[in-house]
Amino acid sequence: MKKRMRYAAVVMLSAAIAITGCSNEGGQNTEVKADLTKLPEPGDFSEKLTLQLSGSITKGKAEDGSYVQKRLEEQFNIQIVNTKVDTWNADQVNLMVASGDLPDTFAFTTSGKNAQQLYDSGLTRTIPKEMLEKYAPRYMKMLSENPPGPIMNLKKGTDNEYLQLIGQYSHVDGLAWGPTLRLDWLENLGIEPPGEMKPVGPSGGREKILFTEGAYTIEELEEILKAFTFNDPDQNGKDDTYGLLPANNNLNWAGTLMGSFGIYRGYNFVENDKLVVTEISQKYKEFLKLMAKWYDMGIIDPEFTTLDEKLGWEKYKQGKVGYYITQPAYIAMDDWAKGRAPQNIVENPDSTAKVLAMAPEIGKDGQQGLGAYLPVTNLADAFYVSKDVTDEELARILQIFDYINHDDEARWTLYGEVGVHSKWEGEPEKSALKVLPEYAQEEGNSGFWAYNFRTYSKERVKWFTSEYTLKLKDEFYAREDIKEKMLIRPYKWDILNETNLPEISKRYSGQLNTIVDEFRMKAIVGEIDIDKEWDKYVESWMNNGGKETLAELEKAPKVSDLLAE
Ligand SMILES: [Ca+2]
Repeated sequence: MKKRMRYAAVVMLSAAIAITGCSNEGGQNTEVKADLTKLPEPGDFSEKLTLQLSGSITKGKAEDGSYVQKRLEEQFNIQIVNTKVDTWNADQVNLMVASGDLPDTFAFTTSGKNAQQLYDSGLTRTIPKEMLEKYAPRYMKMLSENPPGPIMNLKKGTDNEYLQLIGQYSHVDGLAWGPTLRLDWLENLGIEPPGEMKPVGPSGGREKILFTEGAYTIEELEEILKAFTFNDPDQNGKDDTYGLLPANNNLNWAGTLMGSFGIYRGYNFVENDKLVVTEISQKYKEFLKLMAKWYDMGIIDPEFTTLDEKLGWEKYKQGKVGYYITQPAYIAMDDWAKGRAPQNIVENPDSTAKVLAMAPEIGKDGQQGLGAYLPVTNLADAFYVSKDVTDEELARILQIFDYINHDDEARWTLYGEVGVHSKWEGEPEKSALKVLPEYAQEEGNSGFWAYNFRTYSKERVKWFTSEYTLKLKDEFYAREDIKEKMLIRPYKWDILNETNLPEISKRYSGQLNTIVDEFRMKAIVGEIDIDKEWDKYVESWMNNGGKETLAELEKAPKVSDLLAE
């Protein structure tokens, strides 16, 4: 089988060179044009093709002759060769890359190589824009609706050849996190909620989680955290609660607190006419000073230096912490979020705890928000076509890709037929789909997800998101005016791969992160005087690769320009 494919590839190669030019030679372009007149029209599948396919979910568990495989083979007149490799396993992927024996399509979850490197290593081919327009029109429409999608991932020096296809990440649209407070504690202390409240859902614990679009100012929040620490908010007569519990392994806990200063970790902006990254900015310094003040006041749980995010959830569950950050799906109590704070406090049916989710706290300049999950646009990930794939094979592959990933009629490639292979979790068409236990969720006997890419339109997000999460996002977290007002984006970003930032980051990010993490920890717990040590800290950051990072970042385009494309 394999041999026959290789032979076919060799035979086709001369033709391919004539058609596309020798695509891997030299960077200077090339004026490549696929000769579309020699290829079948869209929908013409008269020639039977053999394709070795894989996708984002491929873990080598696809069984030959699965439901999805058979249907796709019939619909597109193809014979599918399944990829029996775990593409989530770094060792297996590296072995496959080193051998050069790659499936015709792949989207490795684990891979040390980016699009340019895979292409330069002779492992992938480019994908002509003309072919995408003809054979994957839905994909191209999606790109054009998500600027700067059409100019991302172009081969250097060309405007009509893509190094990879990209995924639509509608599932990360909007504010990924928002703050919550213990509502029963607020009530015990006689503190008014900041706006009108309604429950997230009618039952299952959701009735004990309320949501309001209102927000406290950062000064009001400080007073609340103080009362949560010193005024026995749980009324057990013991001094056993804290306002805020940070985590020692990431900055999720600080998302909207930093947002009230208008900043987000890892992003950049202009301050005093100079391009700065968040971590050396005056605004960040002010944020650190506030956290140091709160620590000094005693409203931050000092145990946080030894607790990562997961251990923090445990401590929250014991009822010792009043403020916690949440994703919409957590408070909607989606299955996968079980055990996570703050929903874990109401999971027990006997729990009398109540949680109030609210809009991000408001900073002193009226700033309110959170960094966008993806810096520029909701496009991410990579889907590749192997070097040996001919134009004729590519034409077929693109039609399959466009259908299974961008035509909602192809829902059966992920969930089969509703009523046969899967069922609605709640209300039909309004809740998530659940695959029935006799069928494999992915690959296996069903073949679900076996050839699909990790790309989700807004419609497709509904297939795996609970109705309560969708409602929260529609009504607040991903509402257009909320996104407009509250999403923080960097000033510049190298989304078109025009700078040397990946190389610089590889060289310096380790030591820069160490400098930043150490300073933040010491600053918050009062081990250092932030004002006194600040200049030395910035200087150290600059001298350890920061200068190079900023100089390269200057060359990147402005995000506002990219979004206006
Ligand atoms: Ca107490």
